[in-house]
Amino acid sequence: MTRVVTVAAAQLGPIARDEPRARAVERMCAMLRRAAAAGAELVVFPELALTTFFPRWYFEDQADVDAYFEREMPNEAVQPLFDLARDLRVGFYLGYAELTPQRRHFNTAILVDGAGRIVGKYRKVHLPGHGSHEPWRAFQHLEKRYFEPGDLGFPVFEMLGGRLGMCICNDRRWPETFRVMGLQGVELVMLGYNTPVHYPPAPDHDHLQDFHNHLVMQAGAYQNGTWVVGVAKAGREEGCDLIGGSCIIAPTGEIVARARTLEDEVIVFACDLDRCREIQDNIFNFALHREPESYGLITQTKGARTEHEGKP
Ligand code: CDT
Repeated sequence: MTRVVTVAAAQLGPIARDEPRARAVERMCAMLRRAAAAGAELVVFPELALTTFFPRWYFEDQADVDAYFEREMPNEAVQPLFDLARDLRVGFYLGYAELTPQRRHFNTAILVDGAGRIVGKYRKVHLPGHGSHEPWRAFQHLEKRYFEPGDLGFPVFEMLGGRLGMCICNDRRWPETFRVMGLQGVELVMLGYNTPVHYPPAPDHDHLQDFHNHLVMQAGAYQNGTWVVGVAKAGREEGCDLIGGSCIIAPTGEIVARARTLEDEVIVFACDLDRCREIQDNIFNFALHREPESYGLITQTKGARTEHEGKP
């Protein structure tokens, strides 16, 4: 049985602050149709794909924050995307802000199958930015204020004959993200991102944003022998420039398809999941080559330990 899964990365251009969710869903439906016409069985949308990237503003009133969150999934605004995906028998990854019945706030992604069923959920673990208002910045990045860290780990789901994993934006910069999924034999990792070109704490690195984006995703793919599909919300959103560069990466770490614009754009590639074996059975054969007894610090400490106790 062939294990080729045709995957689309559906990059979104900017979403305005006053753009209703229904309009963002319409744009995603148009891309889902284009992807399905090109043979896609799975479509990956960005992080927080239903609204503008609201953590760029400081809101005093929690009600203004909660207005960007979804209390149910699907809900009325998103239902057309679920219906269309079911009609076209296409699965999808969708990022959104989740408000639970217990009033917990997460930056979440779901995996929906071709029958319109939610088969997987992931809540962003690595929350970047800061927790209080920092007016010196050109714009805020208040994910640490508006979300709590995800509590679901990095699960891997069986779908389309393969093992599929999810992460969200800043997670891609951390090798632990990919390795925890790699240790579950992941074969395709989906991730959405909103990455500003300007990084206020280190503006000298602004010109490296595209490079770092691809560097970490290509490394994650190669070091774990997995396909990676990274999808941007791109372009100038409410005066803030977001990088594009959505891409599909082979288990060898090579970019095989790449978006060229900063607008709504669909790219498609037929991903042979059996190609993961080229890496997972050889150079990164974990069972043969890993030495976990030497990796204790990874889970024993959060920050770097700089005192060299016990050093000979
Ligand atoms: N959305 C998100 O996680 N963005 C961050 C921006 C840099 S940290 C302020 C990222 O890692 O791309």
